[in-house]
Amino acid sequence: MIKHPDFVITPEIKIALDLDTPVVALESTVITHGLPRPQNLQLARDMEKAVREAGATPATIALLEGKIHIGLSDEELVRLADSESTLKVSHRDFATAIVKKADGGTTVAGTMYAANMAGIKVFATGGIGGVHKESAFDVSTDLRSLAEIPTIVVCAGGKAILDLPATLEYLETMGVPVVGYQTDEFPAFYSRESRLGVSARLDSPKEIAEFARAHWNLGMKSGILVANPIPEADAIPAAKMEPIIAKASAEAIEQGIHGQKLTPFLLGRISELTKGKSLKANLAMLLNNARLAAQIAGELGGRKKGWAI
Ligand code: PSU
Ligand code: MN
Repeated sequence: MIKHPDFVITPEIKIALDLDTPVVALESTVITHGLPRPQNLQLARDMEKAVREAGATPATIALLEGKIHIGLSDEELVRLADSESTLKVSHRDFATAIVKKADGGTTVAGTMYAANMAGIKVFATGGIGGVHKESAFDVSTDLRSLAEIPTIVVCAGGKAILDLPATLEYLETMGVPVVGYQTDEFPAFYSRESRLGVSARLDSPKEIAEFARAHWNLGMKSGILVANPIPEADAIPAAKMEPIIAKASAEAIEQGIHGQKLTPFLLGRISELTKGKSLKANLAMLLNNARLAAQIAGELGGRKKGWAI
């Protein structure tokens, strides 16, 4: 169990980790920057509930007054969701948050880093960051983390706002397995289709757990990206999304929005342009991913069940 002065771990999660029972990490940038109020708080609660119902302990990770919290109470969730001024915390922002005693939502990259330090190997999010279309140099730290941090990340594919072929090329170069859950096609966040492939198709949580054990027992250090297509009922066809994403993307360039602000701007604008349909899709996929992550965590078991990292 990690003992670090900057970490606060809830007793429930400590016990779950000590007993080697399944734990699922949940990110918090989606709460602080990804979703509007009040849907953000509702989603945070619903994700925790979905993880519990699937038999695992949820560990929402966030910064509060400069401490890295592994697991939040309901009051803490409310505070994070309501706060006007939270940082978006990726690798280089942890020290800022600690020194300034700030509140912050951890990105996929930041959450993977903290989860791995705490010994949590399975993590659920909506869509990972990647290579942006607007600038060739805007490559999310999420990709570097996937290359370096041995954690299973369950997502609904790359965010459709990204340059998905370039994102997949980067993951291939860095040796990150891209697993399609019950699909041969890499899903594109709001849509189930992208015409892009995956490196492996696996059809059950058990198979994914076996895959992770095999990968890590060979000494591989990378994460494993599990792409879980958005449920059919909530999906928006790619052809419908493309012009909307192009419009939001053009507006971002026009308004000079870049860096950390780009992803929240695009998600917000796309939600406006789809009259909330994309937001509904985003919420549905997040819950769907929380469930699958809990099932995978249940199959994976802890170090005692035989994986090396
Ligand atoms: N997925 C969502 N909503 C989000 C994000 C992902 O459904 O808000 C967040 C994640 O935290 C991800 C971040 O790490 O967006 C990517 O930001 P950037 O492109 O600046 O790295
Ligand atoms: Mn970026």
